[in-house]
Amino acid sequence: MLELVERASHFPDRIAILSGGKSYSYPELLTASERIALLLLKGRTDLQEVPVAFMVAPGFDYVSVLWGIWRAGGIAAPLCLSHPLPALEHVLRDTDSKIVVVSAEFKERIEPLCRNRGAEVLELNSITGRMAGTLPEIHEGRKALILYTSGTTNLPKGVVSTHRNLQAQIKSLIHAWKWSENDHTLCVLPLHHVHGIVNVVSCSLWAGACCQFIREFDASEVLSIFAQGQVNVFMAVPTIYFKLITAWERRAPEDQRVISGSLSSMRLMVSGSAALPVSVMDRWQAISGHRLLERYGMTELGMAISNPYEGERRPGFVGKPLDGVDVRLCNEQDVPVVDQPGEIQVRGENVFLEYWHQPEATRSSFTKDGWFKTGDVAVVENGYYRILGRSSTDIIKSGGYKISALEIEEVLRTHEGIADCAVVGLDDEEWGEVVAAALVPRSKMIDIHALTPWLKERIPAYRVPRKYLQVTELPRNAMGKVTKMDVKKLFTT
Ligand code: MCA
Ligand code: AMP
Repeated sequence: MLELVERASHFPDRIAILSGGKSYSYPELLTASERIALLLLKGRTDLQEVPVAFMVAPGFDYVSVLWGIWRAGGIAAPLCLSHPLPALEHVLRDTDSKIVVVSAEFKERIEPLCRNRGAEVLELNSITGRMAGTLPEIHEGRKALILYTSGTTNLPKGVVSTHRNLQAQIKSLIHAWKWSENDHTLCVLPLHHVHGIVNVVSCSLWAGACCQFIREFDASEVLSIFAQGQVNVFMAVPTIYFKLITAWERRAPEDQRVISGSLSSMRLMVSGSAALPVSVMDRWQAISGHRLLERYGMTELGMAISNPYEGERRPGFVGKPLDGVDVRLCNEQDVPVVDQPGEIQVRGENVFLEYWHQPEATRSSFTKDGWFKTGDVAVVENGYYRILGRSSTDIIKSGGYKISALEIEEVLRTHEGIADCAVVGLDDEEWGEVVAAALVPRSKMIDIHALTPWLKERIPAYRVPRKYLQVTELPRNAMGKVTKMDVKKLFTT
């Protein structure tokens, strides 16, 4: 049996999940996921690694479906709840999911897409009663999860991780951050990314701890939950800490005192997915008494580098490689470098298996001797890694989301009024970077107010540019290639 699922039976009396005002024990999670697995199997012995897409809000149902897919032998492909139809369609088409599990609230939205593709829609409400049957034995080398990540090619690629990869990712964090069954965490992150799925949900359930969910992040609600004093472990992206600081500052002094009191008795607060501004780290420490533990990870790796649980958490640095994860810095020839900046390359059981149906992209993302090339540049100073940036200016990080500038440009170029465009990320304390687009209009000025809703129908809201400039031509080098650094300067001069 899968180790994560097997471990759940060691905690018969503990609460696994708090969601929607109800608590669910580990035995309830095992029963619900078994029922879903049997329904997915429909008498078959094993789903044999077919992808199963699912669209379910964070909570008990989400975890039951995720585990149900795994226990039936399928590959779980979680859909983003807020994506517009074209982004959902990309995942359904690319995975070619023939079964899509949905909660009732999403059925109407997703059903037409599934019908077009001949995929069966399984609504959670229809899964009731006990079902008979046995579940397959799942070997840990089998494919478990497909998560979509933006890259330097225009459409997001499916990152396939095996159960062994996920177990390695979970175990290294359980050890490094000292998870135990006495922990109680609050999940505020979207559940189509590693940060929420592995670091928060899977680690807490592996440990026998309690994972509390809210439907989506709301700063004021989160502060009120903190004030109740049960949550003792919290993980989020820097933008979320920024928003929590703003919300705390708006509270009355007495409220602030209560919240800060609760925060100071928590065990661990972690930040990651994007660079943590030192200003946010310092302000949060003043409010909560916690020096945030910053770590570095990637969809293809889980976590690779972390500041220590005990010991110095150095501002502006991501720490040292986690146990079991090999990390090196290399030059452009993939030769290791010392005492100078280089690309972070990673090897270990945590590293993903492949990009789904993209053997060439998979091959070119590894060196000849099997190291994964992250595209992030770092330097080691006094033993700690400091991230300097990415080798490509076409990857933007905003609110912790990875965004491909090329993908947005492709969509903008389909607009009838736009002759050409260049998308860049501009530094921003709240969002890390904000997406900005320089547009070359075809004939007359483009109506930006109308452009935003037009884009929101085509790309997820967090990828929509927040700043625009209309220009007669884009800055280019002698080869005719748009120079993104000069595009950035257009916005600041
Ligand atoms: C939303 N807004 C934005 C952005 N996103 N403005 C600028 N830039 C953005 N990126 C605007 C909206 O248009 C809206 O404005 C207002 O902010 C509120 O929108 P909403 O969607 O409600 O925002 P939010 O709920 O406050 O979202 C912020 C968030 C979210 C919670 C930080 O971005 C988030 O969940 N980020 C986490 C993503 C994540 O998990 N990443 C991990 C992947 P208006 O009202 O004017 O329309 S990385 C990973 O997994 C690796 C392994 C790792 O290292 O962790
Ligand atoms: P994703 O592919 O969405 O999983 O995002 C992974 C990327 O997020 C990495 O390649 C880094 O560029 C970035 N990242 C993650 N954690 C950090 C961090 N602590 N500091 C800077 N960048 C980070």
